[in-house]
Amino acid sequence: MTMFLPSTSIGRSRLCASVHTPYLTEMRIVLMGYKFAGKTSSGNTILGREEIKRTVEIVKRQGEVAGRHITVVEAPGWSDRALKERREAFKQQIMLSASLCPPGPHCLLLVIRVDTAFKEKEGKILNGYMKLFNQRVWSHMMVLFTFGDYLGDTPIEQHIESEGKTLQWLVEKCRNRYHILNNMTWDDDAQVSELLEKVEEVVVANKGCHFKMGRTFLPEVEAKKKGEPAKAKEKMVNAEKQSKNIKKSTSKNHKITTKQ
Ligand SMILES: Nc1nc2c(ncn2[C@@H]2O[C@H](COP(=O)(O)OP(=O)(O)OP(=O)(O)O)[C@@H](O)[C@H]2O)c(=O)[nH]1
Ligand SMILES: [Mg+2]
Repeated sequence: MTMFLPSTSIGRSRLCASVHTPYLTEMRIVLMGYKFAGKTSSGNTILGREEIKRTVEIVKRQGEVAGRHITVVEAPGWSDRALKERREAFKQQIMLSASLCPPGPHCLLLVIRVDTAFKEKEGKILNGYMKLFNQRVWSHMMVLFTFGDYLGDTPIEQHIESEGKTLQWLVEKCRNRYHILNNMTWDDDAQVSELLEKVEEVVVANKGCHFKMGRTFLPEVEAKKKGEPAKAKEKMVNAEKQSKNIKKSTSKNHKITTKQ
């Protein structure tokens, strides 16, 4: 049986003994996961301000946190129904969210609630979404548990062990990287500093590289495989249009200028 040691100590002993952890002055983070997982609240906690409650589309926010310039992009929430229906527009939004922090996110945080079951069914849905990305994505992933207040004094490691195989599989896929937030105490700087240190360790593990989307997700490639070049071109034009619209609307409605 796998023993889950505190994430910080794993990261430090494995990474920092041989590689000096740089102090990153700029960090790009994508938050993704199920609907109501606590993505917006986690964004608020990371940026230290409780400014947004509900979100529907992609939200990009920026701010200064402990001397770092942080970009946080929230992807639209996942749902079983959306994945089943395979709505192209929805899929593209998920993927675009990763490309909204050019040249690419340092870390993708997979937001999971600790007060909700994460079993085989949830694992299958998650895997369906992860397949939208290339396999390299896993080396930039970290599980971000939310609803830390529900755990009380129970260590997160105990929760991972008791929840069962699927959650353990996920944590292992994320190279044993995880963190827990209590978004009810969003002004607790310590939980954010620790998270940012773990993100830094992800960057070190990737030799300073950010996640690159690659071109395999583009509709052009998908359609080429099916031998539909004309349709592919049409899809590409639509995807580019949508990308421009999303960028326009996020910068108009959601991009929040840093308060110093
Ligand atoms: N008790 C508790 N509630 C939380 C925590 N994080 C989020 N919530 C609550 O959970 C609900 C959903 O949180 P959101 O941050 O809107 O979740 P989301 O993933 O952004 O939701 P969508 O964007 O709609 O997919 C809200 O009522 C939050 O107040 C937490 O750590 N503890
Ligand atoms: Mg949200």
